Amino acid sequence: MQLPPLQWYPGHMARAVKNLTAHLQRVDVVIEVRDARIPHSSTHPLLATLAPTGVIVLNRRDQVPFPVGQRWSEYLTRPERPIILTEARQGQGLAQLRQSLAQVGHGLNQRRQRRGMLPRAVRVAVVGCPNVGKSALINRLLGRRVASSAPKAGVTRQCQWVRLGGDLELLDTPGILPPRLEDQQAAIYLAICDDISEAVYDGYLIGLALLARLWVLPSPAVNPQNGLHKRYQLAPQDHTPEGYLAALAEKKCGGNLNRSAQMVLNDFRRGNLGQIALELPDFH
Ligand SMILES: Nc1nc2c(ncn2[C@@H]2O[C@H](COP(=O)(O)OP(=O)(O)OP(=O)(O)O)[C@@H](O)[C@H]2O)c(=O)[nH]1
Ligand SMILES: [Mg+2]
Repeated sequence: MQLPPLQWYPGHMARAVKNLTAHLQRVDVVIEVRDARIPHSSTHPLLATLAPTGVIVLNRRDQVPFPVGQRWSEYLTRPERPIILTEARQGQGLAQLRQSLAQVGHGLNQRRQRRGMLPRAVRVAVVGCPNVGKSALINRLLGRRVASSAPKAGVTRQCQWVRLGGDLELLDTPGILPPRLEDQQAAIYLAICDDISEAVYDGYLIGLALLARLWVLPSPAVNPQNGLHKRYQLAPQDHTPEGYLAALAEKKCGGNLNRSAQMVLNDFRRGNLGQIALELPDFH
């Protein structure tokens, strides 16, 4: 399917990248938050050079089948880079994350003590693509709502330090994307997951891209108890993706294809179609 190129680089993002570069000089550890539904496409290519990652968090683990999260975790893990699966709204996986950060803090303060310096809080930057759950994660780590968090891309507009007790200082950062999204397949997945502003793409085409992906995903990526059939009482096997959107439009949206595409996108994003991993480590 041929889509017009997807790019999204608003002014606040360009400023954030500049700001982040300055902030990162005084950061001890970087948490790169990715979306567990698309751990590959939500990898920011700049971050590897901008900030040597300390921990990768695969957030939204509730939105993918459990075994898929585990497979990604095994696939991505390196001795120097733990992978932690989280659900930032409920706080699942956070004990493990806190433990990792406490370890960094311990090492840091041992080194400071050896040099005759007073202990200080460990400084942690939370970075990643828009809407992956960075602010929600910070709120959960702090146990109170200090960072605004909402279901659309581009909520956090500025880098903001917040302090947790005496042990931890967290930097909330705006979601960033590269100025040019070279990998357009990744851009489409980011759009499907609501990680790119709706203003810059055609909802029908992105909804169709979601269905096209669902049509080819192997069973471990999709939790079979749920899905389209259960949600809309319309069996996918009888249709092509285009045909399905048309049939759904007839059934539920007065024949309006844009509305049926938007309905499927909204239901996917809210988890109403069940747990769906759009990417698997060994399936492209
Ligand atoms: N289902 C689910 N939803 C989550 C999870 N974490 C965050 N969310 C929701 O996802 C939406 C985006 O979360 P934010 O914390 O605003 O994301 P962000 O990365 O700070 O976004 P920007 O500031 O726009 O870059 C919010 O509605 C959260 O409630 C999760 O683990 N599971
Ligand atoms: Mg945010």
